[in-house]
Amino acid sequence: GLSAVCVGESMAVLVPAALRSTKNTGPMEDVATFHRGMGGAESNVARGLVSLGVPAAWVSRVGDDAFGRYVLASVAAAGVDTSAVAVDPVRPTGLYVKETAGGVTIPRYYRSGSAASALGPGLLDDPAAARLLEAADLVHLSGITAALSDDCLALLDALLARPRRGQSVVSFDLNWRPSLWRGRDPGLLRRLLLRLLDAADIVLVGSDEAAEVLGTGDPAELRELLPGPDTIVVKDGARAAIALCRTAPEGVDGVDGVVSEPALAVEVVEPMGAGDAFAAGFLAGTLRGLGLRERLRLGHLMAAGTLVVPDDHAPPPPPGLRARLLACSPEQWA
Ligand code: KDG
Repeated sequence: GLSAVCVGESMAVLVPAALRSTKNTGPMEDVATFHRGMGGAESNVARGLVSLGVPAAWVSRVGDDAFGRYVLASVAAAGVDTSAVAVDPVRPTGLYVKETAGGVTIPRYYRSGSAASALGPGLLDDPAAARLLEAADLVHLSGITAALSDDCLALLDALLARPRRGQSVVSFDLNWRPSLWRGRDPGLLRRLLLRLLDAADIVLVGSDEAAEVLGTGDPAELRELLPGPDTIVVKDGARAAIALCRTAPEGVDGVDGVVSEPALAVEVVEPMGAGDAFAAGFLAGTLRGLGLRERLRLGHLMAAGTLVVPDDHAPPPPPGLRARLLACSPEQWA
């Protein structure tokens, strides 16, 4: 079947233990007990893809330390190919702490100088990574990597510049993480992120984050700012997601196919990872050749699963239920 490669940093994560029973964990200073978990936008997507039956690899770098071994084992146990993950002899695995108050999470990162920040364009010459990239039908990247180091940014540029083989595509999730970009000039940052997004084939953004960093979250304006990608998906938080797709059969008279699909209403426990889950659903649907509406629905289904748990990833709904939800009428759906 069609396969994917996701490139980017993963970290150990510490989640306040009380988040399993309450949304208000109180000031972080008073949180004494944490659960260990793992996060990382691109490995979250890889896990999501595998859970939907799409073979996926995660390509990255971890430290030669306990968190690195844990992260690697956890991703591998999910069925993701980790054969091209390098172990850095010196730099540590990144870590982040979920600081959360009333349903809003602020990730507190301990990742500068991490093993993954030493990723760079040399990755393309690494035999294990090159083999996976060569075989991939989809390469998934995110804006987080651009913030990690100059070498990481150069790696993104190199991956986006690779000639596409046949039908293979590159997807790019904006994944705006303001705390990783502190002190950067907003105008330069906007141009940098627009350049990266425009070089991809499939772009995923949240309307809020796009408004904040790109200057607009409006789908039609984003389409104008980003003439390059075939498909742009704009997620409007809990409300809906819109896909604008040039080559979709839904397109009329050569105009973009535009489909909007409402999100599922769920009781949110902790939102981190929902965007990655959405990406996994949408991209799995893309590789399966589903229509735009089904691709958006699969995104929403996967996102809903992650919204209702404190972790950054969650198992998908069982296949039978998934198939029923994808096939139901608009009235039944939401
Ligand atoms: O999208 C969720 C990710 O943001 C989370 O798992 C951690 O990769 C991460 C990051 O850099 O914030």
